[in-house]
Amino acid sequence: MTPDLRVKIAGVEFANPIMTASGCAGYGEELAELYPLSKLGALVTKSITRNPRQGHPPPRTVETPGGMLNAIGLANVGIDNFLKEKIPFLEKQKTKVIVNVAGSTIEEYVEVCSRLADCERVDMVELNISCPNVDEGGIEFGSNTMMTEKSVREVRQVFKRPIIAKLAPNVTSIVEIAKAAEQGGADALSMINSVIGTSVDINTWSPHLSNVTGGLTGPAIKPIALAMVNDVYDNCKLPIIGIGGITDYKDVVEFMLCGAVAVQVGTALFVDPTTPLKIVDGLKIYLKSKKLNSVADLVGKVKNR
Ligand code: RRO
Repeated sequence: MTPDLRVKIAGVEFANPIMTASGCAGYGEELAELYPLSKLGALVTKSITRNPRQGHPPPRTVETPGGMLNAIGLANVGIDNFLKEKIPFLEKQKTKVIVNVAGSTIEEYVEVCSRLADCERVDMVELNISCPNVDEGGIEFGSNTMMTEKSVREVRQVFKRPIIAKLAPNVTSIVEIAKAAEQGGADALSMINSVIGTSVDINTWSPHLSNVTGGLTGPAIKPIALAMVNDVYDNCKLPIIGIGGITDYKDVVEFMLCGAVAVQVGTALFVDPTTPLKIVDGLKIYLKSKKLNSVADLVGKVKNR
């Protein structure tokens, strides 16, 4: 018997627990040239803001041991162009669509989400209250419990389908932020966004990134993400979507054992865009070898609780 890979989050059923991470597959068009997006549990878009943004000047990515740093600076097409130019393509894709939303004020999150509320193709929104690379908004909201609760609560008024709050690791207590998102009415959490870091060119003595600091992603951050997922699972009731350095099915199993019901694959897509397909195949073999009928049987089963 083939194991059941379907998972449910806030009443929405996903074909499998593997999603793309925001910012790592744009709006899905390039990935769809390689394989049908129906192979994914969900496509998560690049963050959308009210107005189009150019982002930071290059260089805005650099490799580091076990990962990469990025300081893209929220480059995106803006909500008008997203609805006009990207949604028609997404309408044709047989996968769940999660739109990541960012803003520099709560009003901006509310405005963008109210526009998305009218668009049935958008299955869920993921509130990016954790971008490390912009001066206003982003992590400014996601590192403060009151702002986290308020931003989720206000979006809740205008967006009736499920809301995911995407959490930052660059905080004193991620559990407190998770609880604040729950209090505000979030349906799920995704974690973690990138870890603030930098690197320097020893010949020029300049930072590699034009923005000086960036967000560290990739396998280097996996142990940090796992510990945080484990902690939040123990202290908060919301379903968790695990993110951080996932490159193969073994990483997914670890995240699910620690409490994630689904995961997002980010940096690994830049190395091999077919990573999600390989993970799905690997998961099926693993589950069979463990005589498990459903991937959901893994969730939270790590032997520390
Ligand atoms: O665009 C970015 O620089 C960026 C964002 Br919005 C984010 O949430 N996380 C990240 O590592 N980079």
